[in-house]
Amino acid sequence: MKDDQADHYRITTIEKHILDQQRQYPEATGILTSLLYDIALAGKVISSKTTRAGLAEILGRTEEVNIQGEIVQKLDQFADLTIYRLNDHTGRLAVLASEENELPLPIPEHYPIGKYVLLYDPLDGSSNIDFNIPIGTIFSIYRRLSESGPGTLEDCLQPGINLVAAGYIIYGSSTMLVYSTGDGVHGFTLDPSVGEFLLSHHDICIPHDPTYFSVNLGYRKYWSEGVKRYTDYLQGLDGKRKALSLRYVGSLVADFHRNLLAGGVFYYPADNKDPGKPAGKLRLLYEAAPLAFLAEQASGYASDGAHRILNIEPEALHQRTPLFIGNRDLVEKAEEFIHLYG
Ligand code: P6P
Repeated sequence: MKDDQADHYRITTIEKHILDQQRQYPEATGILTSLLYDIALAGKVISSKTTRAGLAEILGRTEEVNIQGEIVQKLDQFADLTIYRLNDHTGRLAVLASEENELPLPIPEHYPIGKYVLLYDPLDGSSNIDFNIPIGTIFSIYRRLSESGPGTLEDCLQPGINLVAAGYIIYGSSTMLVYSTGDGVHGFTLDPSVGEFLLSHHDICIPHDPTYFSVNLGYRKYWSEGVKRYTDYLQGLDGKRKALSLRYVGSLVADFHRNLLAGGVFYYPADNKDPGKPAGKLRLLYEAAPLAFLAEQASGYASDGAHRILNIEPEALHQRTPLFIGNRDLVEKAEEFIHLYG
């Protein structure tokens, strides 16, 4: 077979990859496969808007404020509705929940109800839209806990250890979908010329030797002593390790993606900037937990500074948490400094 023919047969679409993974589980019904494919389709639709956000009327802000108290960007709204509308009728889901909506999103009465639960942040980092900085969709998939009927809030409030699948779509210089069903982490790059996500990063593992650390140093004065000492350690200031390079985009998916591929640690620690606010900015259910699932599948780890993220039992849909995520040894070092110095 000539090389170009061989190349042709080496192209793996996301559908082929998901089906190949499904074949390893004879009891699989194919519903999860179809659900992942629905999410990939939503990613293509959202990508088509993000690459033109500067040109279309879709750039800019609505007058609305979401449950997080954040101004809703028009692209946020578009992404949120796109994911819901591509999933509300398929019969694969019992309930959905989105960062943009205070309560879980029910399946409309005239549609069939399925066995999975989809939690998602439709467009994380959306405040960066106007500055042409990469943004992303993050998703978590659980099996429902309730026996039948409409899905419930309790179906959404599950710890990350129950995750069936998780991933993100990053809308940057290219659009990539990165996901795991518990069998490694795999990355697919969208080829806009054919409208297909093609396998580009098979079985991603965080490099053992890290390159970066990612944190908003502007908040240093609000951190605990342990976090300050940990940051000095990462910068090599205590002579205990070589200095890591600081890279901080201010877009969680972009910062996580770079550290996943190059090795490093991202952290958004608790701070005392506003003592009245809960510890941490990032949301547990649709930001920290799905990325923690991916990190551990890629030989990394994620913690809130004291506890494994995947073990945290959620109490509220939009619950926030401090997050340290990336190379296992760097995250465990954060836990050590916080344990020693608070
Ligand atoms: P700060 C974006 O608004 C976001 O939720 C994450 O994507 C990002 O990691 C974080 O907030 C940035 O927050 O306070 O450093 O601007």
